[in-house]
Amino acid sequence: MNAEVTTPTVDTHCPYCSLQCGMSLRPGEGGVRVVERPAFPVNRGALCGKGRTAAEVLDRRVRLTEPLVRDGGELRPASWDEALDRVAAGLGRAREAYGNDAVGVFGGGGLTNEKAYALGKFARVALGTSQIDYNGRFCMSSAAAAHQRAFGLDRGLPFPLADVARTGCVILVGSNLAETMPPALRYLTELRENGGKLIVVDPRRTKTAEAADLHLAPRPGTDLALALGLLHLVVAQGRTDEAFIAERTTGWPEARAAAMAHWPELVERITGVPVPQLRAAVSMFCDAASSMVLTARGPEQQAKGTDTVGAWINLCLATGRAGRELSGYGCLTGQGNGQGGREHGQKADQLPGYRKLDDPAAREHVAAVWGVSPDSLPGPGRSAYELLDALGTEVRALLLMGSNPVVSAPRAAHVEDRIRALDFLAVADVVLSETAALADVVLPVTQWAEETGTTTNLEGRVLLRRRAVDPPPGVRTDLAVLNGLAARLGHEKGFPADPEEVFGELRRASAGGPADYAGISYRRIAAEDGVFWPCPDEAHPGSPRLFLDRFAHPDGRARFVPVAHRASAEEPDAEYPVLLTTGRVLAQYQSGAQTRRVAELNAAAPGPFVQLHPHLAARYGIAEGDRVAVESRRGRAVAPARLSTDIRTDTVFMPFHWPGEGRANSLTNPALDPTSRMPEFKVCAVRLAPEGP
Ligand SMILES: Nc1nc2c(c(=O)[nH]1)N[C@H]1C(S)=C(S)[C@@H](COP(=O)(O)OP(=O)(O)OC[C@H]3O[C@@H](n4cnc5c(=O)[nH]c(N)nc54)[C@H](O)[C@@H]3O)O[C@H]1N2
Ligand SMILES: Nc1nc2c(c(=O)[nH]1)N[C@H]1C(S)=C(S)[C@@H](COP(=O)(O)OP(=O)(O)OC[C@H]3O[C@@H](n4cnc5c(=O)[nH]c(N)nc54)[C@H](O)[C@@H]3O)O[C@H]1N2
Ligand code: SF4
Ligand SMILES: [Mo]
Repeated sequence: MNAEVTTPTVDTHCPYCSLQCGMSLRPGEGGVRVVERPAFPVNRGALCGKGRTAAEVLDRRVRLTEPLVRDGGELRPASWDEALDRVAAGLGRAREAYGNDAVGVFGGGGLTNEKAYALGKFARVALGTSQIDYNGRFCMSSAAAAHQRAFGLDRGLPFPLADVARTGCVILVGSNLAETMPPALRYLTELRENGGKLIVVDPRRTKTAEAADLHLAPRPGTDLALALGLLHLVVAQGRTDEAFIAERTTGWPEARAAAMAHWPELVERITGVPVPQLRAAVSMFCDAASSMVLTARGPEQQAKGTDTVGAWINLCLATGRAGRELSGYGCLTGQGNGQGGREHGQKADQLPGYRKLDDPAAREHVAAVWGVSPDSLPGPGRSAYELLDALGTEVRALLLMGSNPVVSAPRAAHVEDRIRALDFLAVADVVLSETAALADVVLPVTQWAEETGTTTNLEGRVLLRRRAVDPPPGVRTDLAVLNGLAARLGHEKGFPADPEEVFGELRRASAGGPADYAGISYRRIAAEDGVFWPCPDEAHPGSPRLFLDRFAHPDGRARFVPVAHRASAEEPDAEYPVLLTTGRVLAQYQSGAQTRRVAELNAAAPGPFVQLHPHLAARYGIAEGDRVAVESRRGRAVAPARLSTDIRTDTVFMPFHWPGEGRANSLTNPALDPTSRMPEFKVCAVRLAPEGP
């Protein structure tokens, strides 16, 4: 028999970003090997370097393989029973001394739907705390809030990604997808091959901007003014779609008036984008028969992110580019389960199925599924940064699963201090992250290839990851961790460790909610290349395209929201004269906890840097490769200079993937958006101090 043919390969999905590329795992020497899975439609076989090398993090030499507990200041190996006993005792002590809300839970958008659901239930039922939130708050929460406000429902893309290649014009705002989801670049290339236009809005000329017909490079933090300026021109040129506005929207007169206050010359002054470029963008967008606006973290991670996204949605609504075939607004969600992770209850104000925690009917439905009284469910808790800020004072003990805030949270030195001030910290992780290293108990958990579970990609397509390889004997799944902890907290039942059983319960809990998974089963996902929610019953085909007939508000209409430009929380001044923005590079993922453990990725992106324009560098006498200290009101970071004409002369850029002296988040501003509670990662004021070669 031919061994090649009989070797079982297992179809699954990448552990990293929201594209959730399909891949296959093939057993090989000492583990599994990632191989292409060309039949999966979203990435059609293509993978970036992170996905290709993902199996290296399964190696025992780089990961956690046994529980650790802190004794006399040091972490030492322990049995699972001892570790779980200590966590239950640590959380229990805080609860007895200070009340239920003294115990916090922090989750992650990389967790599967099953884990996110179980974590939310664990917080509300087993701990009885309102204090749960997750890192998705730092990710796409502003777009989620704007989606809800305008359309009555939040699904990142209301259409399959493949539609992007067939529309007439795409405005891509603050996304560097050539580096952050490389296989998706193909859809933009196809768009242009089909005669469509691509406009990229980014203060830097990124690899993505290089692929565009038009690149607008606004000053960081001014996308709101930019969108209003475009809408002003649309109105002035008579290019609104009055029939669409009348039939499918409300609130236009107020939104129109707000836009008319942002005349092009004023917008040029605020953003630095010349009026002729504004006009060119309006022509491309309106001349096309269909068009889309897609946003990512650039405009969203601002203290006015919700209004900023709202302004871009207004542009779509006013021109009739929403709720129509090949037209609409979408957000490019970021984490592996950035979509599903925000739907099933690890968010401070939320119950499964994207229900609201303060809605009596939602409480009743979910409480019935959980077999508890609706009155026993706590109310909404603090948002992610507010929760981290309360550690060691109001919140005394924390269970953290799927995030590394010591590297990734804004004003990270302060957050690190708050974490150190906790009475008790437990971290479940696959590696000893910078945050896990501070824990009292570290729980080693299984990884994507070692466990089964669902994720929901940026299109709202629910996917199945399958177990392909046995985990090392000393690790357990996150679900088994919650099962063991719940039992110790007096909940023998209600927290099964079997993912399919949890998914069955999630289906019932989500039934009838906005994100309805009731009709989705593991079997269907496998047979259909994923199922798009909402999918209320097994006969329902799923919903690849939303809003074509009606928007999700009760009256079926989309809402214009009147928004006006406002300054960033911190503008440059004499003391801190330069703008800092932050983001990502191709070869590292997030806090780097996983990707910094892969040799090939480290060789490609070995460390932090400060990208700055040669003109700005000359003003400070900084040469290529020199160490530069970047200082803000929150702290200081030092990294080598990388000179480049691809960035504005008033702005420096730092990637945030590294801890230590080059940690970008030592500098960032935790000013929060009033609606989404998103911190202002994308703009703050800094000064530069050259430290020489
Ligand atoms: N390689 C890699 N890929 C990833 C990730 C990763 O860490 N590494 N993370 C995943 C996750 S969770 C996410 S959220 C996505 C993020 O994906 P992206 O949003 O594409 O990533 P960022 O680099 O954070 O930001 C995108 C761009 O915004 C620009 N920008 C900065 N300030 C502004 C501004 O004020 N306005 C505008 N319009 N643009 C601005 C930056 O210059 C940057 O090029 O990537 C996912 N994919
Ligand atoms: N300055 C700046 N800061 C930013 C951003 C920015 O653009 N600029 N972007 C923000 C954004 S968009 C995001 S999404 C955050 C992300 O930042 P983080 O929340 O820190 O995200 P990760 O680095 O992915 O951390 C995930 C951690 O969980 C572990 N892990 C992975 N899978 C699992 C699992 O299944 N179970 C458990 N228990 N653990 C797991 C990983 O090993 C890692 O330690 O960073 C935010 N911070
Ligand atoms: S683009 Fe995202 S999902 Fe695809 S291989 Fe790279 S990290 Fe994985
Ligand atoms: Mo993200």
